[in-house]
Amino acid sequence: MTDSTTDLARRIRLQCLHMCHTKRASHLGGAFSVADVLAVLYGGLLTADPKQPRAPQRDRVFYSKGHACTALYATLAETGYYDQSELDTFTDNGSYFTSHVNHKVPGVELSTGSLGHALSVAAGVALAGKRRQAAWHTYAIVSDGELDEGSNWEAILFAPHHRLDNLTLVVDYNKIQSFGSTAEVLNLDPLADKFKAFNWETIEVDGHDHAALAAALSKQGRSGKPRVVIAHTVKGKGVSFMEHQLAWHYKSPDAAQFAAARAELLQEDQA
Ligand SMILES: Cc1ncc(C[n+]2csc(CCOP(=O)(O)OP(=O)(O)O)c2C)c(N)n1
Ligand SMILES: [Mg+2]
Repeated sequence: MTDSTTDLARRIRLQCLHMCHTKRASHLGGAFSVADVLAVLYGGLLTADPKQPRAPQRDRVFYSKGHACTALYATLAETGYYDQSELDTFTDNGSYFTSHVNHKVPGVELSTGSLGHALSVAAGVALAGKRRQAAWHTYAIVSDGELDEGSNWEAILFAPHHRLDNLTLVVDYNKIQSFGSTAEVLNLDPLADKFKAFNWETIEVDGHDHAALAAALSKQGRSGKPRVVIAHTVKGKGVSFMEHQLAWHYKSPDAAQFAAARAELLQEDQA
């Protein structure tokens, strides 16, 4: 899986870059930080049929960081939910490909963008699955700054109470939020200890290591607890002048930046 998911992640990043450049869109840094998580999930780990995105037996993915929509839209295009050409309408009037994630796009479970909601929905869906003894699994993906929203902590309390071992939460822990580092704005650490205290099975991984992600995101070997995968990531991952830079939460690449970033991503492929 690892070689093909590496290539998938590269194609996701290239598509995000293209969308943000052509449509003057933002949030490239958070799209790049989560690209590897999405590549590993959609690149073979999920039970999913792109041609039947609402199939009852599908695994459910609730992508909470809706501002980083380009990463999810690109992933779904790359894995066959719709044609790449549909992304040309991104942000256009009347397009389903809105600048925050839209559930009218095939494969998207929930419209998100107002941060702090999807984990609670995912926990409810996982509880429903548990009660029906369904085989499908529920994933939620949240950003780190998003954990400042109290609604997450209600769900973090709720899920272990109901022994939701059919739920996996991924935290895209890129250490940067809108106005600074998470350490400065509202410190989350020690994050793993907090989840352990709330009775979650807690795994920390390098969020750009595909083999480690695949093991952590596996549905096997569940222990009666929900699992959190704290994915240590880099905001802007893959393009040297975007990595760790708060500015790339907002900026859209101009022509020169687009060309330089594209060259780096393509070079990475040859390495
Ligand atoms: C409820 C809510 N408040 C504020 C915002 C504005 N906003 C957009 S992205 C963001 C935070 C970005 O940081 P983080 O959550 O860490 O996301 P990432 O680093 O993955 O881009 C904020 C506050 C929002 N989308 N929703
Ligand atoms: Mg962040």
